[in-house]
Amino acid sequence: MTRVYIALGSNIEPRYNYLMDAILLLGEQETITLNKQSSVYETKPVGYTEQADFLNMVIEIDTSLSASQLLVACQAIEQQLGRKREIRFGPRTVDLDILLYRQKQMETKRLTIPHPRMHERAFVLVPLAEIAPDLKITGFNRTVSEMVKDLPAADRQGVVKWAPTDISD
Ligand code: GSY
Repeated sequence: MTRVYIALGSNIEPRYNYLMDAILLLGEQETITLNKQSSVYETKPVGYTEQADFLNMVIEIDTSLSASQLLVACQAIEQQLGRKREIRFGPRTVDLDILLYRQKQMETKRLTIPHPRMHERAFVLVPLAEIAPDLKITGFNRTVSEMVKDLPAADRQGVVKWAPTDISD
């Protein structure tokens, strides 16, 4: 079994349902055991900023799948939950990004591990620090919680813990 961290994001309603459905679908697979999930955070869009705020979170799983097989499984769940790749970096029902696969480093046409932008994204580092504060990202000599402290204050302030207010949200 391999320890893996996956980031989830959604900015099309019902955002929270998309995140929870994706976790259920991952956890249903015999090859995946869900260990931990972070809180849900509401986050300001990064990159293409003319879009709605996201809900983001990170989960820790153990899996017997290879990194490439796990990518296929994540993409199948994105498809099942209605993800359409219309605008690059644009709105999405649900996005599943493999962040870390044990200490593995790999780069193929379809998958780069560690995720190439995770170390600079507050919407990834803040939830990751909640469930794995002492983890070190392969290639970096600092823990995730140290990396959060080093983020610009404005980036950290754009990531706020969120909870559903009613059952239909
Ligand atoms: O790669 C993730 C998609 N994405 C996000 C996201 O999940 N959250 C925030 N806050 N901004 C984002 N920009 C992109 S692209």
